[in-house]
Amino acid sequence: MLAAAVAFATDGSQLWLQYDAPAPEATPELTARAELRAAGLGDPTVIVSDTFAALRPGGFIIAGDTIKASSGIGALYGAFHMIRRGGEGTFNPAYQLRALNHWDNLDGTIERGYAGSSIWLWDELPDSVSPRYRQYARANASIGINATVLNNVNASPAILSHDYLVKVAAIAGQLRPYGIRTFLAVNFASPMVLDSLPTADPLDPAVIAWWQAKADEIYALIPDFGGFLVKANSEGQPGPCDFGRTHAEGANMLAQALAAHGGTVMWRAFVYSPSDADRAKQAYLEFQPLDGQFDPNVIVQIKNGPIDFQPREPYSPLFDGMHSTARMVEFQITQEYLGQSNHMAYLAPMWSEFFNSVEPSSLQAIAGVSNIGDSANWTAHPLAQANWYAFGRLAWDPGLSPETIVREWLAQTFGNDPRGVAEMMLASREAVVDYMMPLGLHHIFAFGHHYGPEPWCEIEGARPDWLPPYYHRADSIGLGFDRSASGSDAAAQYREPWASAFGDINRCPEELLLWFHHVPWDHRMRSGMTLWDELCHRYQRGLEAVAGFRRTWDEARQSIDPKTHADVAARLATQEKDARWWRDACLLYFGQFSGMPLPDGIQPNHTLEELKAVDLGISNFECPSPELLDSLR
Ligand code: BDP
Repeated sequence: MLAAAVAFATDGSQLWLQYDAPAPEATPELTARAELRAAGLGDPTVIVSDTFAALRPGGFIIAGDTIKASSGIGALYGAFHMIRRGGEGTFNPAYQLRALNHWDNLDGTIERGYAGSSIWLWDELPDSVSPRYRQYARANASIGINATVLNNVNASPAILSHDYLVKVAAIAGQLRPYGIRTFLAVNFASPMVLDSLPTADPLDPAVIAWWQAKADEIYALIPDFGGFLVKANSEGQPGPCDFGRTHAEGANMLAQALAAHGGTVMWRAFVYSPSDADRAKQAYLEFQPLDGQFDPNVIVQIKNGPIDFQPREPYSPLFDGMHSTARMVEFQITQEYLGQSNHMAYLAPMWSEFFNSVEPSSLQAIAGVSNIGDSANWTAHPLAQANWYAFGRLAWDPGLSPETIVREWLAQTFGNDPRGVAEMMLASREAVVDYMMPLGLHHIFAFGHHYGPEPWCEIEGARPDWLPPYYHRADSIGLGFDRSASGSDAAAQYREPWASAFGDINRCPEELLLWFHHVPWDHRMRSGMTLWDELCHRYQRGLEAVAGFRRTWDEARQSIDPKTHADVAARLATQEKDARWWRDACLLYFGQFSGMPLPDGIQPNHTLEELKAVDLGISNFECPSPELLDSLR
């Protein structure tokens, strides 16, 4: 055990590929062979031929120690499959487009990134090409990711300037040998900002011509360019609605510019205008009427839930309402709302939960908002590497179980399966839900940073749907947002049997009860407890789970290299303190409304006044340091 642990590069930079990377080869097929040799697997037979009828692009067959594929990239995927000892069979990807979305800004910062700065060194490009680009491409190829959007959806128009496109081409050149196509997030007003056009109206001939010329320019530099990702008319971004046009008209105009080159538009459905409609209903209200109006090379990219990457959400009803439109899901790998890089939250269970409600084959593609930055181990929290890994594996096969994936990851990363660690990771996301927002509570974060609790937050003049009381609706009667027929009726946006189940307080899954109902404090839960007692119990359970994770991690000490072990142990200590902070803040605050006492055995460590005084004083985009957190509570 210890021997395997010692082989682990203790800075985490090798990720789950714990052997020295082979030198780049001329073709993916040669790279496949080089990887197999480097991993100590010798010289298995690799046959690349387009006669394997059972294979889709990227697919491969493993029979004995032979890899059969219909392309060099398929052979490379097959080699990585063999290296992770994935077993024999025929393996085809569920989706042809498996994309990472980087929310990286051109100044090197990362929106909602908690692992350092961007790995894209724009100032040095194109003359100097960091070795990290290739390492990144190789890691992605090892888990089947084949597309990447380099820049933030809140896109700077400058990314489409010729100077930047030359830099983008240099990155694309590093990614190409690993089968990864480069995409860019684009700002809809680019023609106005870059070339002073008087409008960005998608039906204006000069605008259409501008985008066509831009597409031609891009493809001259990057022949396999993937296409555009667009956030339009959302959170202040420009879009077609500014010119009286629809999302479909905007998306199709861009799609037509890319069509001749084989490019794709991923058009995001993350919209919520400042209207009276329940925010959870808005994307559906805006996009569903456009069903069937999008061009064939447009894919509507929908966040997994209707609000915004909360620890638990129901699936977005748009997945039920747009059957004549190509759709893809967007997951968030970076933990904006799940403790950032301080907390352990293995996210595969959350993503599998989504696929239990939304049939994977009804989607055309999948995207994940990346959690990587320039920190030595890529993700800051050593165990957050598992989320990058799991995203890739689920993008390839959404039917894989979270347990299979975590065991694969542990075996490759630590050279063994440390006792209890898989179980700990599998339980971690539910623990976060319990100590942050159990029973369907959502969006009760502090206004500024999405890290700690602030259910009391009221800010004069702020949009109500940016504030916690909009979501939790605590009053003397009960807790939760009534989205049944007596309330906003968001439940009715779902297909049956979900619409009826969500809309009925007695049939709604308890995990989502407060998402869909305003529930009286003395409502009897399935456990026999009142809502209030159940709520207290869940917060306590979440805290105790984290205390248990710390014990498990301590016991795994012998199987993990000391540096990584200490790093994770310190983060778990912070997580436990944060869990206590969440429990105390929420129970003391909601207790003012329920008027009911805390059950026996639940003893707050703080007072509400103390917690209300906590002000992290950090910007929206930083993860608070443990020292800062300790000094404040
Ligand atoms: C929210 C983030 C914000 C993003 C936005 C989006 O807080 O930083 O720009 O989503 O997805 O979760 O566009």
